[in-house]
Amino acid sequence: MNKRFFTLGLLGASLLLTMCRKAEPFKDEDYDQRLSGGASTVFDESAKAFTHAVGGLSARDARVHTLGDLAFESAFVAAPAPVNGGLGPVFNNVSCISCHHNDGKGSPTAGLRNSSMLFRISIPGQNEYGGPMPVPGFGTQLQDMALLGTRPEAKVNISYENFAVAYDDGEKVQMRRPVYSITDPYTTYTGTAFSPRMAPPVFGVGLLENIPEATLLSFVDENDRDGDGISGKANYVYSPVTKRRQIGRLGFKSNTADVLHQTASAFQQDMGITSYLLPQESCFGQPQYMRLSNQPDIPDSTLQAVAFYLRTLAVPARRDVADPTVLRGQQIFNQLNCSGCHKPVIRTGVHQTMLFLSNQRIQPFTDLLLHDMGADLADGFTDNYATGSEWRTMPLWGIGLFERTNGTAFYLHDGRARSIEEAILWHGGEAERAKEAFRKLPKTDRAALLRFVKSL
Ligand code: HEC
Ligand code: HEC
Ligand SMILES: [Ca+2]
Ligand SMILES: [Ca+2]
Ligand SMILES: [Ca+2]
Repeated sequence: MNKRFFTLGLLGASLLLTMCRKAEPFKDEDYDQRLSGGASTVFDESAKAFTHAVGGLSARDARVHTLGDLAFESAFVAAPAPVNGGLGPVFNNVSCISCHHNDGKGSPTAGLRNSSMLFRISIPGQNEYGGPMPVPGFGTQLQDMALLGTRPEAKVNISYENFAVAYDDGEKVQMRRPVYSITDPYTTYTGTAFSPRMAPPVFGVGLLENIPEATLLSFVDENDRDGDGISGKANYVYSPVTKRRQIGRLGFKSNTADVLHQTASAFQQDMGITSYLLPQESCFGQPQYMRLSNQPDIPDSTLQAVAFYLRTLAVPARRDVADPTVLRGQQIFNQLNCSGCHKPVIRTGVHQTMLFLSNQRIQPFTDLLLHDMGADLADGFTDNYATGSEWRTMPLWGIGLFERTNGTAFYLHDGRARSIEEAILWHGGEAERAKEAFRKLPKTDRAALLRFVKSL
């Protein structure tokens, strides 16, 4: 019998059954496994896969999305300028898109036009909101670029030490460990913690923002009562939007609670562009820049449009979901308990105005919680409740498309991994068990797991 008709027949039969019995929710296998972003998932596997608006926006909403898109892609310049002024005086890059390539990831370079790294810094202690303690004269982020006539806060050099890790069957994987050095500080540098970060993708953040807090809290298992070696805890961070501490969702340590704050702080810290939400220049109070005014560099509407643009960026569909190797890989992913952190399926909450965010079944492959990932990935940078070895579970949706959207793909918070294999082999701490189980897999099962991850 034709396979498709057979499945349809089965579906029909089970529908009939459910109609006769009392209403039950569909089994998860009955959902279309390609729809990672719910109903507004887009089907595009090209380099532009992450750049699409969700379907069905009203004419007005589509216009705001386009305005936000333009601001996201614009290279800002020094004030005074007729458009897109206000860059700097210190910054990490001149536009959002120059770090988030094609709305996706960046690459691990510093000090160049297309470099997509920023560097969080601190000294011991906590600020008044429980966040990281600024380094005197430098703040909590090191800006390695500056306008003509001002000095970058410092320069950062990246080099790598190579080593190899062996699978149980003897096959080896080449790995590289990054080494950073800070040179040419504009004044004495006393920072103690240094956290290099490479730009992550920006699609789907509206959906992540709309996951109910209770759902995230249901994943928390701080004392590991179920004994699977995985704890997971929530971060709570101050939001200038709501003026209170909220559960963190964005950033590599879940260090930001909402998309609007993330947008404002990207403008302010990464580009030196102030807004009504964060009206102080990033270098405020530093000896070099005392003279600057604190007038917002961009209008409120621009900030709002960019946040709206991010919230309305669609998630790309999975590929090869019925391929037997992919299905085998999915089984292994669950057996190894990768799914203990990378949650395959989550339901978003109700959203009053943005229906494409409301009550969606999504496949983000993250729990948005903090996990101790071991000494090898630790940066020693504490951020609210996140310790120096804790990281937010990286979402895996779209991961199989990075090679196309970025040309060369890099993985983990600082882009040290050049392949998905390397990224897994860096896992430690709460993920040590899963990593070791992966290292011991027969070659064909390893390949199947990687095929599955690439289908996301
Ligand atoms: C210098 C490179 C750089 C620039 C410029 C930059 N970003 Fe980012 N972006 C990053 C990095 C690195 C992170 C992770 C930050 C962290 O962990 O705190 C990030 C995180 C984000 C996130 C959160 C994604 C997630 O899933 O956690 C969003 C959204 C975002 N940026 C939007 C923007 C917008 C909008 C702009 C322009 C106003 C911008 N970025 C400019 C590097 C950059
Ligand atoms: C204890 C929680 C946990 C478990 C278990 C876990 N991961 Fe992760 N995973 C993370 C965290 C946290 C990161 C981000 C680490 C970083 O950036 O330094 C990550 C990152 C990744 C990345 C890199 C993503 C990217 O875009 O850079 C891949 C791939 C990945 N995990 C796959 C797996 C696989 C496959 C397994 C099972 C063998 C697994 N993970 C098990 C927490 C976990
Ligand atoms: Ca400015
Ligand atoms: Ca700074
Ligand atoms: Ca547990």
